[in-house]
Amino acid sequence: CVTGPATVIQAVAAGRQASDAMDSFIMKGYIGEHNIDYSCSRGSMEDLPKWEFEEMPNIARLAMPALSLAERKGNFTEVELGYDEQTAKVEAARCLTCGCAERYSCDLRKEASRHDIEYKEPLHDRPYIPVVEDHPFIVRDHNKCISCGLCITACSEIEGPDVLAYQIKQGRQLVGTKSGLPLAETDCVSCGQCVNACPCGALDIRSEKGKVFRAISDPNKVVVGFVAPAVRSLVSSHFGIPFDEATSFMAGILKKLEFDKVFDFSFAADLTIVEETTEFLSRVAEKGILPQFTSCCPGWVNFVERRYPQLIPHLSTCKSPQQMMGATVKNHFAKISGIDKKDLYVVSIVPCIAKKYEAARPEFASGGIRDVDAVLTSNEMLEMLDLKRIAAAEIVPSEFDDPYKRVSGAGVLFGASGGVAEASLRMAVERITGNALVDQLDFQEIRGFKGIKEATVEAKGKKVRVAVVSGLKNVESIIEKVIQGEDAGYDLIEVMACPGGCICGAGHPVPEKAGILVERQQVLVDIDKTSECRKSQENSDIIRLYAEFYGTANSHLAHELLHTKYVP
Ligand code: HC1
Ligand code: SF4
Repeated sequence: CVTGPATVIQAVAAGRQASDAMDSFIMKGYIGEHNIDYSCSRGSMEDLPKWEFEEMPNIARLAMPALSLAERKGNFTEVELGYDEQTAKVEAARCLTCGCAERYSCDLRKEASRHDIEYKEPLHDRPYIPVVEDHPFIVRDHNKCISCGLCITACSEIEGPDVLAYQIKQGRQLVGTKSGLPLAETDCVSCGQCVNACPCGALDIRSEKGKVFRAISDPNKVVVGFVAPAVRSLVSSHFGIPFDEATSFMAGILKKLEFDKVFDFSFAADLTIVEETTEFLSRVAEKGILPQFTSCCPGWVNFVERRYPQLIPHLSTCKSPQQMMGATVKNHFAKISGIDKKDLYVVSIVPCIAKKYEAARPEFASGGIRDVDAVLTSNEMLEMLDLKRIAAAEIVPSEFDDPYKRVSGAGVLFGASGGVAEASLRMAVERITGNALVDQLDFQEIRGFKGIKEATVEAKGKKVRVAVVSGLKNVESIIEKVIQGEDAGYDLIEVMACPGGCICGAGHPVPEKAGILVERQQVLVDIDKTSECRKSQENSDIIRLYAEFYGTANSHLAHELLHTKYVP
């Protein structure tokens, strides 16, 4: 036990001499005027201090700049520390040990090393600026910002909402919001592309790894992990795995991380297609509100609710696959496995930051129990492997679990722009003509990276006009027409916030060279092409789920659990 004021280094040194069998970690103290009272209990994880560290308030992280991973492996029961803000600030500026998420891949550091630039004590210390925490999942640390403007460009030119701008405050050029409002109150869609663009960790996401590790080590929780369609594209490139082994390798990763049950939520993408296409065909038959926009991308839904609420009647009422999967696990799986839903801990693994925001929405927590308890990005999943020192060679390819084991190629295609519309067309054309689609399953014209793609499909004399848009700035011209009541020329419109779809999500590692996104897309296309089942409506686990639980598509129960209402 370490008591009394001590520098962090002294505290850690003393902590190392403490017993190995300690079961909690308490940090109390102060930095400047900031009080720190942080504690956590030890799970079974050897590396607990490291991953708990990721969850500490930022100011507490600043207090621990010297704790390299090796140093943090010491066991301590109680550390009381006093650390003056001046020292914390200087240590943070050193950056080598500042503990920020970029520490292993900071572009600024790489550039500095390339030019043999070394850190020297500054002649003038810039005043410390408190970290801005005005968004539930994105934090801005101006002390690290180099005013490069890449986040502003990502928001305006890559994604489209255009809510960030430079501000001059106390003689310094900082990044703030255009309106001056907290980020969460602007039209920010939580896509995270600004975080991805930041070269030096001044923008960071709030990690949920600590929560997930804690749940995994809790013997009273059954932890379910399910993984999004686009994650296998990353697994393939990151580990050099051929496309046809990527899915089982991904299941192996989750089992190695000790999830109790692992599902592929391409299954829920299939469920979405059945629900959403049924809704679309009803709107057509009943001369309802058209065009229908897809609703599976949470960044896009945020954009509609915040900037174009007039468009809400055009949005499909379907929840996203993530939320459909969460609701199905917490209700159907809980029922058939006899587990109380409060003992289930459901974790989604996705290439997206906006999905963290989506899962935390109050409307997806009926009775205060969230359908999805935590959301990890693909980056966080890789970091968890690192933290547990799991090498690729130790991962044993595995199968996903029943009762949602089977997925269609159409569900996997969701991960790239055009995939949702293509999967929907494979069902809509069949339902309109009454004949099985056999040869013409590929809709090439809506694949790829163009901002707006179109297809017109003829079925029994009826035309289905489809548009596929990725990158929110590309959808504005279509929205304007729809709002003015003009025929925009389409019946069904897929929108994905990130250019190219989820394969370019901000939760994936930043592509290091041109061509990576094309490779990621190709993995999904190849998986679809070689899948036994290529249509969502033919997935036998989906058919069984309707037979034993939901009844029919768009049934009363399906509406209760799989559909939502939007908040203008
Ligand atoms: Fe996506 Fe989706 S495809 S939104 O891009 O509809 O993140 O992969 O998970 O929910 O399925 C992301 C991907 C994802 C949903 C699905
Ligand atoms: Fe802009 Fe997306 Fe960043 Fe929000 S999360 S500020 S919308 S780039």
